[in-house]
Parts: sequence; structure tokens; C-alpha cells
Amino acid sequence: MPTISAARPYPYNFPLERTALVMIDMQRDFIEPGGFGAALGNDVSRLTAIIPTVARLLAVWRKAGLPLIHTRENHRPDLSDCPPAKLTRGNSSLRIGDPGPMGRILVQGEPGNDFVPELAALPGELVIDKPGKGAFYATTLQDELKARGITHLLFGGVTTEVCVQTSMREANDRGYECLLVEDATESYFPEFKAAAVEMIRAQGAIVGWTATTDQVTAALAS
Ligand code: C5J
Repeated sequence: MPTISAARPYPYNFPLERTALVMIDMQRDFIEPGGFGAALGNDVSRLTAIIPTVARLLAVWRKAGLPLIHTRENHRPDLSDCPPAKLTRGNSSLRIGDPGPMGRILVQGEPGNDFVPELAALPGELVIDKPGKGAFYATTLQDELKARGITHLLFGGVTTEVCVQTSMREANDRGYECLLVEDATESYFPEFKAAAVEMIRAQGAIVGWTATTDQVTAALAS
């Protein structure tokens, strides 16, 4: 079984046949100017900067032939799956469902809702559309993981303290052994990312472990 010896707070073992990588919301709506993230007043450049690292992680994972799951935060075109509290929240004139430069904000099928081109899902890879911040809420993710016998999950994606951390906590509560790939995730706020990474691995991995893309790569090569 591969081990990431340098994982924090202590080494992380993952059985290859029971481990999946979950890449959270690497969508144009969060990462490119003109999307939901930018509409909320965020500078997206921190998120754009991790695209090459995430692409490297995906390439290593695919080469190893391991299951890769991508998520997208979005809503049906009639917004029937969007709670009013989410719809009215925000500090911008552009809200979920409104037309923006990349189509309707956070709506399924719109150009902005797609993955950034460098990180597109390949045929055969599972894509989970999720109406919430967590990847388990109102989705088939847990059934899909059970069907594949998955017990260990590595996480990357955006944003660290919102959809990534929420999904990781949901997974941890469901009994999955979770690890956050810390340079394959990012936040609009560096201090929030730093705090989330610390919270996850604090108290003896209370939510899970953390490691870098290089450390994951080295463990897979060994
Ligand atoms: C947010 C996400 N930040 N994917 N979504 O609204 O983290």
C-alpha cells in the first residue's frame, strides 16, 4: 500500500484499489474573470495560478489508472434546486441565474459552468453536479463511491475553505479517510486557505491529512 510519509500530521496510507481523487469545482465560474467568483468581488488570479499544478496531479492520477471524480457547483435552469437563501445572498448586483459574460451564473450547461479547458473531465470520468457547497448534499456521490468500494479520498479544487472543506468534512463524517492536496487547492483569501489547511490536519487529523502534489506523486511512483 502506498504511503505518503511526509503527509501531515502523520503518514497517510492509501490502498490503490480503494482510493479516488475528488477535484472540486475547477470551473470557469470560479476561476476566470466574468464568473460567479469575480461577480462577488474576488480577484481570481490566485485560483488561476494553480491550474498547472492541478493538471499535473490529474495527469499523475490518470497515468496510475485510479478513479477521478470531478464536481461542479450549479443549478437547474429553472433554479428549482437553489434555496432562496442562496439565491438572495451576496454583495453584487449579479446573482445566481443572472446573465453574465460567460452565460447565466452557476447554471448547468452555461459556458461559465464548465471546467476550465486545461482541467476538463475525460470520457469515463465521473462528474457530479452539486447544488450545495458540499459534494455529498443532494448528489449521488456516496452511492457512486460505495459502488466502487472507495474508502479513501484525496481532495483538490476550489475554494479551499468553502466547497473543498465542506466536502471533506462531509466525507470525514461518512467514514472516508481523507487527504487534502494542499497545493492543488486555493482560496481567494490566502489567510482562509491557511486556516482551513491547519484546521483539517489539527488535533491528530480531525478532518484528515494534508500533503503536496509532489508527495502524492512520489508515493504513487514508489
Ligand atoms: C463557492 C466553491 N466559493 N466552489 N464555491 O461559492 O467553493
